[in-house]
Amino acid sequence: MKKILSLIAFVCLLQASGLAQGYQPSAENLENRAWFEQARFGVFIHWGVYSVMGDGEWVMNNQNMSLSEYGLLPKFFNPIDFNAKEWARLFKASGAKYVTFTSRHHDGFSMWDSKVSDYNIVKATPFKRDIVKELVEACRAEGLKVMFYYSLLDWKRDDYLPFGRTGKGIAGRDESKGDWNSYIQFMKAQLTELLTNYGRIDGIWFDGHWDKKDENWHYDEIYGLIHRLQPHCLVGNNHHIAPIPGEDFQMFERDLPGQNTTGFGTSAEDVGQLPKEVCGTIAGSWGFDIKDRKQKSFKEVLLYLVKAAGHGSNLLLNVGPMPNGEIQDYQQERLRQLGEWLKIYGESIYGTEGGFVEPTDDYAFTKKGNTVYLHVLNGAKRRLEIPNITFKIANITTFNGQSKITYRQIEGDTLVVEIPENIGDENDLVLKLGLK
Ligand code: JFZ
Repeated sequence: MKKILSLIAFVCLLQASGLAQGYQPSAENLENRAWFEQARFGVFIHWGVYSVMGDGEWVMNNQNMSLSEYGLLPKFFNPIDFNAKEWARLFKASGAKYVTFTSRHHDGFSMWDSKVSDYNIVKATPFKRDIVKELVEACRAEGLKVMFYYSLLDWKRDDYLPFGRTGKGIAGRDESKGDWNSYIQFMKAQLTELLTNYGRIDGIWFDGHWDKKDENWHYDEIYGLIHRLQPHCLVGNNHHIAPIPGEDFQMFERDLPGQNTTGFGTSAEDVGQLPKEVCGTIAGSWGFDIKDRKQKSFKEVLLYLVKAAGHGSNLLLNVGPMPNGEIQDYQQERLRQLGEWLKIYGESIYGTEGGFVEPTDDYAFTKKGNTVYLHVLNGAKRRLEIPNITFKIANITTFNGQSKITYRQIEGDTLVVEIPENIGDENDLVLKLGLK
């Protein structure tokens, strides 16, 4: 008995000191993961002083701006048309369940009233309003959960040095002042602010690990801090490697899980068991780019959502507001179109399972209870041959159940579906499969 008690005490001590190898998510955290898994759709916002340049969120690095040059931007960041309530209403209308906002991007500028850095929205801009606070409150009022993007990489602070892979052309920092411990303490102080002063926050979305792949990022400490401050808060890290203990979801940048078309994505063997989130853009770029000519059509963003769900993943779809605080019309329109679509077809996306049949350009499958949804994505194909369908089908109907669709299960595992000429949807023809 004594032995058992001392063992328990020892384990508690290990966990308290953060020395334990394994990470045991709390009950609140598991509950929040379950919420996240069924949410399926969130809106990503990339907004900061970089929007003034209209050249994406990497402009400081890409145009080799010096610290003093870039430092002028906060003086003109005065988004007089910013209205958090309008944004939140738009996000709600899109059918999204949560919003992930760039609290601080690689430029090191804080979009809240940070006490540990004056380089922030309240102290360094004529706007002087705490955007994080306004956004959190407005989203909450619409019933949307809020997560914060937080950059690990910093192009401004001396203590971040020596340089990582990026930012080498940004003049003005002194490499002799590098102080990793101070930088880690700074991030912890900022995360403490974000997780203390704004009520319930549902996730932290880290990014920038890849700038210093071999650095000691003190994740034990940082993740431990987050979970101590808000146990339900989900930690994710866009590091493009397999999940690290302490993380609660895994994200995939501009790629479906297991695909690596960008070349810097996560390889198939690094796809783990945590809830998944694919992120992508409506424009070509994340942050506002005035010459962005890669605006996506409704069908493109819809297919992002449907294919992500077909992989058992959420979609985090990005908008890049302009420096005046407005979201461009076509980005608003895409969000509203998704919302209209989800009003009808939401049951085939929210709360579904995916990942049991690999989506292709022609189809994706989702499942809820005893219903499987077949999303026919290529309207031109009237006959689909889908391999590896191991479940037994009792019937196939249109989404409204009014028309029966002819099908056969041949050669064991191949499903053949014939779609009559009078039935179709150029975006996504959603069919319902009843299971035996
Ligand atoms: C990162 C950010 O750099 C980008 O600005 C945006 O916030 C996006 C969501 O996340 O994108 C990356 C991540 C990794 C690399 C490049 C861009 N990389 O490894 O070269």
